[in-house]
Amino acid sequence: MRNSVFALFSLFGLPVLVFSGMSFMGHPLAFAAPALTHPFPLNFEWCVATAAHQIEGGNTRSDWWDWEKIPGNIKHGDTAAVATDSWHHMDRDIEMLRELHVTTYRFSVEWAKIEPLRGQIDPEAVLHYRLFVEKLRQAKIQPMITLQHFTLPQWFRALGGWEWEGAPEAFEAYTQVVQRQIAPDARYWVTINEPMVHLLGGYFLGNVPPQEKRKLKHVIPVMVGLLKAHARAYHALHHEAENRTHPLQIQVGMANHLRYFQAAKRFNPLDQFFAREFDLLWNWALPDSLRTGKLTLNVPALVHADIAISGLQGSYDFFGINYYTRDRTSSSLILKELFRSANTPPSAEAQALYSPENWESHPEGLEKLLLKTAHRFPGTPIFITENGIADAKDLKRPGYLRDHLLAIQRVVQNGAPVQGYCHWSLLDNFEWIHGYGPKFGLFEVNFNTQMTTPRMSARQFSKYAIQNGID
Ligand code: GCO
Repeated sequence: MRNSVFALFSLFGLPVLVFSGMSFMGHPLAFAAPALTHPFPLNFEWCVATAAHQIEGGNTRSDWWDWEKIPGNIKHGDTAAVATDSWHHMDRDIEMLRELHVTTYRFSVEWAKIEPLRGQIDPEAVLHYRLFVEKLRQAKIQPMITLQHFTLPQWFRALGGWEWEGAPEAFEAYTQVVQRQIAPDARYWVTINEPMVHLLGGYFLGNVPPQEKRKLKHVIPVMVGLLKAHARAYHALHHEAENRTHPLQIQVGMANHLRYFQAAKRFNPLDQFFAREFDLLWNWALPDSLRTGKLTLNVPALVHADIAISGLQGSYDFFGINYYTRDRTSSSLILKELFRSANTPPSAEAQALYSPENWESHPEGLEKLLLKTAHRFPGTPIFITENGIADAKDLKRPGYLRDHLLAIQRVVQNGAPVQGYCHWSLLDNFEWIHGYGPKFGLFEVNFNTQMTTPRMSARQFSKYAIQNGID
């Protein structure tokens, strides 16, 4: 899905100082406990993330189901028909989460399964997710529930998707079903995953459903509908949690895909210009609208908008960041892409740059973005909702994991309120338009047997989680 950055081209507490071996009696680490040089705050959430469509299989009522079978849409003709078959492997997944010693699991529930036809809730799907949440509770793992992670029910698409005037109400009703019937005690909620990737991929690049190539200004009505839906869900979740017999404090946010844009040539003013504009449009325009209550877009010569959305202002309790890599904005490449005809695919150079296997590890980018977020959203808790690398052999992941956690630790020491870290991903899975090629899992999956094996970095992750820090 990272391909979506072509959009941009085409646009033109208290530290735990001492490791307590006592609590880990019986665990091999109890005997090898070094002093932590990089402790994390107490109550820091150690988390891994997945998304329903990428792991469950059988998502027959979703907009991706038919679309992904069309030759050419997904690399190698892969589909998510089975994926990691997590729908039938709940216990396997819970066992892996236990092995990792996560405190939180970020996963998504599938609207298309819960409400396969408009207004008809499938009791079996509801029961399935309820059972899963119960199993998490027994394993003492908090759920962080994503309500929408790229896929949508077919009926909702047919009515116009986020642009349909009934969208906010329908999303609110679905949210209420999830909260009331599946996870009334959940404290962490993500309304929408990577809204910019979802919208620009679907309506600007046209490389994912509904596969439309619009001018940027014609994507705005979709953004507005999505933001209205987010706001409705945000308030519904709070209303429900606060009006129970025993009110519950919950945190609701979005997972924003942030990229660190840097001029490819440091002193090239045009490269710098693109880095600045992309940062504003891709990283901040949408999150800022939750702070101000207005969607404000200003891309020179392309789009200008200033739209107030009711209920939007302040509709976040944490700021979710999905961070993977840096973007070096090269004006020559951007201009080349800008002037290619709409139907020619992106150049080989651009494609190579954006295939997940080639993403560069750049932890300083995360550090910079965290500081920027803390500055732009003062006092708002931050959650790293995704961070990871495609690395089948697990050669780069150990360094990637450690370096990104160290970057987080540095900003925490400077006072940024980072509350938790979710690694993408628990296990190898269906990587959208890239199919099963990129391997993001801490656990390796044998897709013939659905057996999973921990990679070295899984051991490393669990060690950090147990220690609540890095040695
Ligand atoms: C996204 C999604 C995930 C991806 C992950 C790796 O960012 O596209 O949130 O579904 O699988 O980011 O690309």
